[in-house]
Amino acid sequence: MQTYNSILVEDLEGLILVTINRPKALNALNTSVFDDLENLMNTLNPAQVKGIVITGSGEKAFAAGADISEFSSLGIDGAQNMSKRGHDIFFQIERFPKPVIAAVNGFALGGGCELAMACHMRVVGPNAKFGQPEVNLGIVPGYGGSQRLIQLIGKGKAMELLLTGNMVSADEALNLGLANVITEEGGEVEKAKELILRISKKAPLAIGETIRLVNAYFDKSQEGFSEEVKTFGALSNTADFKEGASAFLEKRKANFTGK
Ligand code: CO8
Repeated sequence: MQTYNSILVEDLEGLILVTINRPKALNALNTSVFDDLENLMNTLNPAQVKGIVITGSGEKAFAAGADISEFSSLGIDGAQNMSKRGHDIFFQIERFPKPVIAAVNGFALGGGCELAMACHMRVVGPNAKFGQPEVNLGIVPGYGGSQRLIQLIGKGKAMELLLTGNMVSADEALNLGLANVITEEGGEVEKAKELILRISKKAPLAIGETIRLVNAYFDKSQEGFSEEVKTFGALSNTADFKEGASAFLEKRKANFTGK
């Protein structure tokens, strides 16, 4: 594995644990974090990965936003480029064909909330706080927050959070559908790992295609229902489908090979 400057990466038998490692700046997402995340996503071979857990270093924050000190003086072109680059990297995360889970410990604000939302699920500790406070700074979300927040919690509530900049607690996030599950304090990474290990026992092609189909719903260039028909047809011809169906009928555990 390669070296990174601002994230820690552990390969735990195919479960990749990523820790954003700038605790003194509450894990604010600077260029170095984006360089590292991009490197990582370009390097990982999905076939050898069970899933990814992303968390923040320390007890206070998942990530308290984009690094404000970096983008305050970018100019229009610089800011657009930075926003577009963030979009591209977060799309890589969202489209990764194995589960990516944000283990949210503390603040997930602005870009931090956007990173958590680009993940497939969010497992959160009781101290988690989500918010899109960009209006306090005179900007709008730049890493997909104005779109993914609506996808996750609906237009009315998304509008409320985006316009007020208010933070929501772990309990509120769970009620809104922003969080999938709340754990005990400090338990979010273990719970996220447990979920990934459970999913890793399922048929890998089906997992990847499910992620692709769910994302297709939000992609205006695709027709999700016809994608589903095509994908259903294709998967019905795989060794894993034969194995899954046989295992069910023979009352045994399936042994999937990803073929
Ligand atoms: N950027 C840079 N540094 C930060 C950030 C941040 N987003 N958040 C916290 N820090 C730093 C603080 O400056 C402080 O550093 P220092 O000790 O050197 O003074 C350290 O982290 C600790 O922070 P606080 O002392 O403020 O800790 P508190 O517990 O008092 O407060 C808060 C915690 C409430 C989280 C507070 O730090 C805060 O409000 N942070 C900013 C939150 C915010 O506004 N986030 C959104 C940023 S905008 C964004 O993410 C847009 C994304 C799209 C960008 C597109 C690119 C163009």
